[in-house]
Amino acid sequence: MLIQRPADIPPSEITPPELYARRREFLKTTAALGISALLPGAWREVWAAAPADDLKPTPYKDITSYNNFYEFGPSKTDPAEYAGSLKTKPWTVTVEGHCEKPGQYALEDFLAPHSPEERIYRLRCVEAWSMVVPWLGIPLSKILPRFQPTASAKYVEFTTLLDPAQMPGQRTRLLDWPYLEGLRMDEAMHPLTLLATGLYGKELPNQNGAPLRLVAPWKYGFKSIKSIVKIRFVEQQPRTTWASEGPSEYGFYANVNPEVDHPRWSQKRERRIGELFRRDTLPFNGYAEQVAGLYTGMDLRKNY
Ligand SMILES: Nc1nc2c(c(=O)[nH]1)N[C@H]1C(S)=C(S)[C@@H](COP(=O)(O)O)O[C@H]1N2
Ligand SMILES: [Mo]
Repeated sequence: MLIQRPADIPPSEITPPELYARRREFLKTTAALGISALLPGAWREVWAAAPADDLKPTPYKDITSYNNFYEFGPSKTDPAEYAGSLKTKPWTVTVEGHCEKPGQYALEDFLAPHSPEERIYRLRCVEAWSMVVPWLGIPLSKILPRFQPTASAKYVEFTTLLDPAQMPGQRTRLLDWPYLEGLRMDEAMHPLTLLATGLYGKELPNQNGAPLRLVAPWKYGFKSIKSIVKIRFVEQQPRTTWASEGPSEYGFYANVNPEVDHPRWSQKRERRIGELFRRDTLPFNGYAEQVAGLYTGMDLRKNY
């Protein structure tokens, strides 16, 4: 049986091995429904008529085996293979900068008295793939006030652990270590912003950023810094890893914006891991209603 491919889907979009099984499933379903899966127009329609599964969680196996965590190597499979060497207990979070209560906090104290809640969020990587992750986490807005940031705290800077003994990627010059990220104070205090400690109801696997990882779902995945050891309240917009590596490719804001292409590829569409067809990327990754107001008056083509 010859399977025709819609012309606008390059082979690279449909070849990942994890998709083969689902593709077969899809063809079986369409056959059972008596629809010719071989007509691109027809299978498009079938797909469009599929129930809204926009927040159907990506399988656990995919979320924990297809990762970006350069501290353990540049390929998507490196983190699952090598992050086992990271020791996450005990873990200390240092709080510094413009606040009344700086200090070093054992992770449990840092998070107390809050307990993690489940939040199912879309995650959109700048590389144009996406997932849906059922996080366990605590809104950052519940945690930060305890340190009493002062009026000079305009931004929050986050730092990943620096320990080449535990993180083999840090023995190379892949990035300028440690990995750094930042949010403007109002972004950090937005109710959608989480500090994740788990996923699928379990402890966060190392490859996903154990024991503490940022999640700001309206931004590209690289903003969600993993294995955080330091939070610093600063007055100036902090330097961030990807914006320093490639200022023309990655900005500080990194809001998901289908209208602003990455210089080397389009951001209009994305491939949801586990799905056959690409889908349209939504402004702010689908969270525009909640967050667009943070950016009124800003030119989001310039401030990408
Ligand atoms: N410390 C650190 N954090 C990181 C990265 C990294 O390389 N190092 N990669 C980022 C990128 S590019 C993405 S897309 C997400 C991927 O998260 P996931 O592996 O849990 O899907 O983590 C982000 N956080
Ligand atoms: Mo990413």
